[in-house]
Amino acid sequence: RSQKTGNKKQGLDFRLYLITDRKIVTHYPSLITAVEEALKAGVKAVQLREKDLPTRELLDMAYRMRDLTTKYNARLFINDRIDIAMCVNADGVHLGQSSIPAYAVRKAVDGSRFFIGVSTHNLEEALAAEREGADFITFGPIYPTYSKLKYGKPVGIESMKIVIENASIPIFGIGGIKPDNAKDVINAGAYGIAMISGILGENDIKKATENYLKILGETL
Ligand code: TZP
Repeated sequence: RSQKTGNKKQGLDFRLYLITDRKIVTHYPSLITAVEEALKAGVKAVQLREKDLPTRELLDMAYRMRDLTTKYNARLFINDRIDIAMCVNADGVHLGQSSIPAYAVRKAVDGSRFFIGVSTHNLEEALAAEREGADFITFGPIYPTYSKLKYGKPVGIESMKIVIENASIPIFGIGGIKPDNAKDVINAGAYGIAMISGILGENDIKKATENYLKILGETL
């Protein structure tokens, strides 16, 4: 069973989900210029995930990302910080396992316009996220990632398939996704792919982005 057409909620109109980590941008002068390059190439969803930034710096970065994503008609998600997501009028929030749970965010926001993504690492977390009102989940790390300690042991594509069989919200595979394995993740039935280094760590972000979009286009 494939999830390609499984976007329950109208408006989840992206299958390539770019997540930020300013520390891995090395070939571009700043995170902003790197993200703009990806947006120019057609990325339609960005999650601002700069966990170590103090609140005011994060807010400033969020405003800049909001301007940029609006310019390119792309969605903006803020990792974990519902307060910052509200302040900058983001399209949604992306919650972790120790964030405010999805049901609590649901109760507080206008649900028809605000998206909730949740990071999950096993079937139990995935089903709980769905039950609690997530619009979509990321599942992984599927493959080894550049920061093994931070994201835990790879869960593999087979465990993602089990989640896909059991959940009805869109699932984005995440973790170690690169051009040579992106197709496998989609062919396993994922709705989309999410990544950091596969785009932001590249020396040609435009080329890398176009490549993923081409792979996604071919599997539509
Ligand atoms: N959650 C699970 S793996 C991961 C996150 C945020 C990191 C993904 O980074 P990359 O560079 O795409 O492997």
